[in-house]
Amino acid sequence: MSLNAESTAFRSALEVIRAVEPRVADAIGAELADQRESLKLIASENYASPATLLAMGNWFSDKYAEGTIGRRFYAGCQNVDTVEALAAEHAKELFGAAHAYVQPHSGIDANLVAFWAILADRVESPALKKAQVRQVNDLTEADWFALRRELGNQRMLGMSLDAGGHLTHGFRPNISGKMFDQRSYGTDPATGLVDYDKVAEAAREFKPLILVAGYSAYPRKVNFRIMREIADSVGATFMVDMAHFAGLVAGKVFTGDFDPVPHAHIVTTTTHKSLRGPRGGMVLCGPELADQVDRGCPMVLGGPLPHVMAAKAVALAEARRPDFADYAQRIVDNAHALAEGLLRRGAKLVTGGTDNHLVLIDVSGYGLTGRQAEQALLDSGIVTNRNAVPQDPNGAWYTSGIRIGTPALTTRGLGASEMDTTAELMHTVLSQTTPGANADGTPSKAKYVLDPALAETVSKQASDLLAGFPLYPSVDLG
Ligand code: DSN
Repeated sequence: MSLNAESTAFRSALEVIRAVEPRVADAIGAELADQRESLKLIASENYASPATLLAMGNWFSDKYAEGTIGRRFYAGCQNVDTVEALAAEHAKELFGAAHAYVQPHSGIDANLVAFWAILADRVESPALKKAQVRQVNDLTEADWFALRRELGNQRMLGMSLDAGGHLTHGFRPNISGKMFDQRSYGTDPATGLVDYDKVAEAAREFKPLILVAGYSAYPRKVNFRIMREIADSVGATFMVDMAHFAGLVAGKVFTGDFDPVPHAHIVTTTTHKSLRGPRGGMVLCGPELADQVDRGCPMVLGGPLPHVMAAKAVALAEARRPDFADYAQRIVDNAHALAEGLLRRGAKLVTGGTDNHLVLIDVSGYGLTGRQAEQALLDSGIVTNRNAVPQDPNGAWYTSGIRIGTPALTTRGLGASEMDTTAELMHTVLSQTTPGANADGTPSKAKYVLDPALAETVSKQASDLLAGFPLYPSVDLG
């Protein structure tokens, strides 16, 4: 494909949009310009390929296809069947899974599909059996009461939020925390690492129906073989949410005990983080859960997004290429280099480093809250997000941490030397930001003081750093 094809495609698309609502076309163009200019360190973001982006802008968006291949609730789904089957096939090949369900619209949706599949598989509930899609009309009022009673108080054991676990693993603000009686395992206070003996102890005491592994802010690998043994020892279904590190599994950086697919009963993921696909989710499982998983729509999902499934098929095909393995390894190498650069300059890192794609800086070492640090870095052209650290005294809103990750900058081509420069820029900002005060003189957890001239200098340095690594070099919007 010539480079011009991509520029032509995006230019033409914007021209067509501009003729209807120019402000939307302008916002799309501005988003590309902003992304090109910012040092993006958000661990959960990436840059999808032009082919993946283009696969989403088409007529598939107009098609309803509730159900799944072979049992649709709408006619005329033959082309949707084609892309759904392609995406599932690529996913199965890439991850070595027996079954792939590629409809979930997000990670939360993928987890909901998995939870319902596990409940349907594990809980002896005549009401639930009736609630399955084909019999839903037969449900009486009494059945619905029975359903709530039979499914209530099922137990889930997952990683605690402040240790790096995810909201959807049973925490109150999410539906999973209302569906399940939840308990958490944390990390060792001295090392910050998962203590498998403690997980086993918690599992023995709590006897969960589901043991969940997976994280969004834990900077280390998890041994899924050991976690499966723990699940088996208490008869739990073992679920792994690999949303953050799916790209590292796909790229064979996480293998053996660290590859969740051979060890878990069911694996969920998003497709847009380190996997570098379109925004969306996916579920992988063995044959025993496949039928229940395929009932995800309409059990918990709205109509599938065929245009996104088309893009998933494209991105998964890209991830099967040999250069994706190289990309995945560079993500981890860059995270190491970034962590080393920060440590060398005196930053305090949760667990003292990283062996995946992310680094969690404990910014209390700089006398700041996460909120202050996040904003000061943003003023300086560095995009990160605040995140709780284990036993965080500042809670989940202000936090004491800054989470950073390398998937996006690695896609742009930055390497170890640029990671060291990035560490220098971050350290400069963080060490020269001081906490601010409220109008009444009391200390603020949000306000901060940073010399605007310093912020401008760092922004310029960040922009100079990025200039050598153009984002979407093949796309010229003119
Ligand atoms: N929002 C994603 C993240 O940033 O980790 C996961 O929910």
